Amino acid sequence: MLGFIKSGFQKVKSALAKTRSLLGGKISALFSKPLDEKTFEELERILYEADLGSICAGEFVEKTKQFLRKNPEASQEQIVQSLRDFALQILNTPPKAMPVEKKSSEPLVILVVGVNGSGKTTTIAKLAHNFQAEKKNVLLAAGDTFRAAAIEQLTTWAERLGCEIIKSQSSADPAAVAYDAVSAAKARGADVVIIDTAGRLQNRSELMRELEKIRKVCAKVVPDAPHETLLVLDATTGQNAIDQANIFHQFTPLTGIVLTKLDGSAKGGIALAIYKQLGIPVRWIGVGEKMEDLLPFEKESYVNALFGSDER
Ligand SMILES: Nc1nc2c(ncn2[C@@H]2O[C@H](COP(=O)(O)OP(=O)(O)OP(=O)(O)O)[C@@H](O)[C@H]2O)c(=O)[nH]1
Ligand SMILES: [Mg+2]
Repeated sequence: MLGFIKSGFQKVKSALAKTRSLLGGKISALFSKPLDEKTFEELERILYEADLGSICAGEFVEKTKQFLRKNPEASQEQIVQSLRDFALQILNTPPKAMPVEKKSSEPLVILVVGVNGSGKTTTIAKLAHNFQAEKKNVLLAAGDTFRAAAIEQLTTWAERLGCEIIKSQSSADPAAVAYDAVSAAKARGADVVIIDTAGRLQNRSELMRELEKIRKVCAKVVPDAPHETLLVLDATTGQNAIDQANIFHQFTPLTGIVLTKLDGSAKGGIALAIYKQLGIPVRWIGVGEKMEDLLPFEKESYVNALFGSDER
């Protein structure tokens, strides 16, 4: 168990290696020089570049100033530690979005949404793999009926995973596929049904409203469904991710975020920025293209990986 946690942390650490070298290293270097008015401007810039966003970056700067007023003799390591503490303080505030609890006899229904190419379909395969590891019976719904290739992609994953898939012809109504899938899951006693959806830009309101229809048909079969609505965000998107989260949340109440492509991105700070601004927790992080490359978001590991620490 400990080994698993440790290897999970190693993965997060290497996934956030770029952000980490940017943040921990640069902040230490910054405070190794004598402080002047430029120091805090520079700190704000470093934080902004790691995608903490202007609101979050500004608050971190204020907190650091306060910390240094109280602890003028603080070492670089203590300053970085104060930033870590503040990051954890943000992540430890109660979330504003939570999954709906499901009744024990019913399947857990998860709706997966996001803009084009963010990693929805791959994340669904990874989630299914995780549930299977818990001996859960998973059913996939090919709700991206926009392109035939999208249905094929999910079918290939279903075959690889050995789980059932409910699909229809391309251009069919995605709500109808969702309805069939949730009904099938209920009838067959499946534990989890995960619904794929077509990528959609958050500013296309007619497409955003389609999500509402999908939600409604799920609830016709299982009253509280979907229990989870996960927004898949590409970590390399930058600050537009906040806009995406905000607008998707207005159209379809989100219960959590999956932050993908953290491998190779220097932008790990977006999880903090989103939580600070919207209170929607990151539940999972994607660190590669394989089905094993999904890790539960763990606050301490994340903060340590982000600001650089060898401890858990
Ligand atoms: N490196 C990396 N690549 C990822 C990750 N997640 C997804 N990808 C890749 O991103 C690309 C798009 O992933 P999809 O899962 O097809 O994205 P999607 O959101 O379903 O895309 P559309 O259905 O076209 O909207 C694929 O090449 C995936 O392998 C990740 O965590 N890390
Ligand atoms: Mg897809």
